[in-house]
Amino acid sequence: MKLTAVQQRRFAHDGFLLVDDVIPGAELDVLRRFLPEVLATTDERAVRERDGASVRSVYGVHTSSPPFRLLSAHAKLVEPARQLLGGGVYVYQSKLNVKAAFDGDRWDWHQDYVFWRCEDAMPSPRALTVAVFLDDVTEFNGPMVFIPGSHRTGAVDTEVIAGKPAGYEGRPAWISNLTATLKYSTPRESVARLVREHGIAAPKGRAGSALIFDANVVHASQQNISPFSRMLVMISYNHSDNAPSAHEVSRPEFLVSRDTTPIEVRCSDLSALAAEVRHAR
Ligand code: 6CS
Ligand code: FE
Repeated sequence: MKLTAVQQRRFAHDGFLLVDDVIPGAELDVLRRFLPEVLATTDERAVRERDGASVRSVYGVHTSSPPFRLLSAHAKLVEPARQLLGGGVYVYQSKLNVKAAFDGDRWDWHQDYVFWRCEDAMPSPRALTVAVFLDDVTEFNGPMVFIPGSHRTGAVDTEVIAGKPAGYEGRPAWISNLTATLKYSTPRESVARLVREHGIAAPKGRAGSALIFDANVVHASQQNISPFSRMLVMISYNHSDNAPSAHEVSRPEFLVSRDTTPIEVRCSDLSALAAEVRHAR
């Protein structure tokens, strides 16, 4: 899937782009078949909500789960990432964000690149994330919210909260990069000023849509008070010339890939591989 010139211009202007119907139902079904296994993850790749019960995110799905590994090398994700980042890309990070029905908690306002610069020494914001909707995203189940154009202001002020959020005392320091209360967040006065200048948007769409967003666009999401989950699988791609120096990366591999080889497209239709994916388990 190549993005049109209009789509590329819209991404450059807004810092995000919603593309409808990227992954068809038959391919979504292959991914969904593996969700129970991913959600049953018990190692430190799984992050729970503050309630200690519902799953918030599972990281590293592009290496741990066959269909998500193929999805991360899917032409419909890799080709737009190459177009928008201008060359070879590799998977920097992947995660399943669950935003569970009734219990899915918020994500504070933030810029992803702040985490990747401060925690991993990523040289520049030449990175983006492709979020594939595994559920319909509506106004009810905690859609992602963006400030259009905020990526063009570079690094916005950042508020730093030291220490670990309540309920995560036993987890490693990097847990505060992944919880409802984030280590690095955009202060309210900056959010209010940016929204006055640029507005605010909550892209919604059917399952199978792809929401692509820039490493520097300011974004957040609210708690999910609806009976509908809002599951997204998020693949973050980094330009292969923008990899952090190996000696500066300390977070675990499931948060920061060490394999910076430009990714090859290995899949154009997950459903055609359903049988292979089943046996690949
Ligand atoms: O720290 C990280 O890598 C993750 N944290 C946030 C809030 N967004 C980017 C990334 O998924
Ligand atoms: Fe983020």
